[in-house]
Amino acid sequence: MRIAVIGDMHLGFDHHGLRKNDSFINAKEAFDIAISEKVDLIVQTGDVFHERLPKPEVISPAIKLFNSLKKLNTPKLVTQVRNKQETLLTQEIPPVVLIYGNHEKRPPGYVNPLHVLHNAGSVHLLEKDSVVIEAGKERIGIHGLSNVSELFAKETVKDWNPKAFPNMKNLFLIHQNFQELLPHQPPETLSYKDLPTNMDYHILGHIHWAQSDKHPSTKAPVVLPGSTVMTEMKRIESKSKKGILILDVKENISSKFIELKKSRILHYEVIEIKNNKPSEITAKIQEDIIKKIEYHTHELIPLLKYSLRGELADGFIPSDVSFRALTKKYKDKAIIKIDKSKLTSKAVGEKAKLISDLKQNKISIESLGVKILAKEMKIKDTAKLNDLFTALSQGDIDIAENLL
Ligand SMILES: [Mn+2]
Repeated sequence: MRIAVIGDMHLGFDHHGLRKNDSFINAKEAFDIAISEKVDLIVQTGDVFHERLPKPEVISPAIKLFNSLKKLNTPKLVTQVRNKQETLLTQEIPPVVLIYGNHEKRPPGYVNPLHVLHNAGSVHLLEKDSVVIEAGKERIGIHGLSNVSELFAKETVKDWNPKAFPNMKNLFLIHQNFQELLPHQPPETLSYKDLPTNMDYHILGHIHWAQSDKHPSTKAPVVLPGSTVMTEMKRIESKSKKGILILDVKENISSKFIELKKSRILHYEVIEIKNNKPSEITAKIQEDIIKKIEYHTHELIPLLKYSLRGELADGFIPSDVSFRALTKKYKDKAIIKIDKSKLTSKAVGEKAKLISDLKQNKISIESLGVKILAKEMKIKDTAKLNDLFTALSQGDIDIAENLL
């Protein structure tokens, strides 16, 4: 069986900005590759959409995109295990099996955009389900866990403990943070050793760069296809290419990574600051912009990200460093982003330190928020607190009220 593994697509990313079409261009290329590779099935890692309430202007082209996959053969769902209940079926399903990510998640009982696509017959959504899919004469087991709060991820995986189906390969699909991938995570964050030990292959969403590793005890592959679109513009993303994985599932599972050619190019430059004045910094950056534009050949204008690191000259603070003029001057030639989070001045207050700790992931904003909320609201029920925090942080005031 041949399977295309496609990472977070973030359809609708930058909907009001310059990169409005990027998520769709790249998703289309990913699907076209899957079709030309004649895969039997596509496995997608969640975060199909960038927002939990995407606009019709985003949902409509998304449905069109998924419908283009009708060129693939129709697989069959033959077994489904939910809440330890096994159901045998012969149900034709769309050729895309996926989970929902943190960007789509809404509180329990509410409908998220992937529920909509599932009910429209465009995708087959797994929430905490094990399924056997049949394509031609071959079968595969897929165990998918849609995103849960990072605070409960470890215990959710442990309690679920899905059983591998006999006489076939079993894939595990998850969309969470992992200690191995992000530095300075709180202790409740999952590690690779928390992944089940009875699976043949692990597919991870959520992290946006492609990478692969092995389960520490079983040595089964742990693979991240990476997102199809650049959202955060991290340094690591500038070094790895965007693409999709094609798995060939036989006695063994082999994989190849196929690059997306239409994906916009990101250049990430670190600018070391040593007692420099803002005008010196702008001049240095402008010089680099000119060089990058001169050598650019891709059809989409490049993304240039500059990370400023170090201490400013005496008497200047980070907000004195402005790039508005530069960004405007080169707006038709490059999309320029400047990160000043590692830029310091001689005097740094306590608040600035908290912001810097948050930016460097030394503390998670989620656990900080839940802690503050617990104190303010005098609530001890952690599950309720967490749903309340999610609802409040997403601006769902009516949902928050119903939880109280
Ligand atoms: Mn994502």
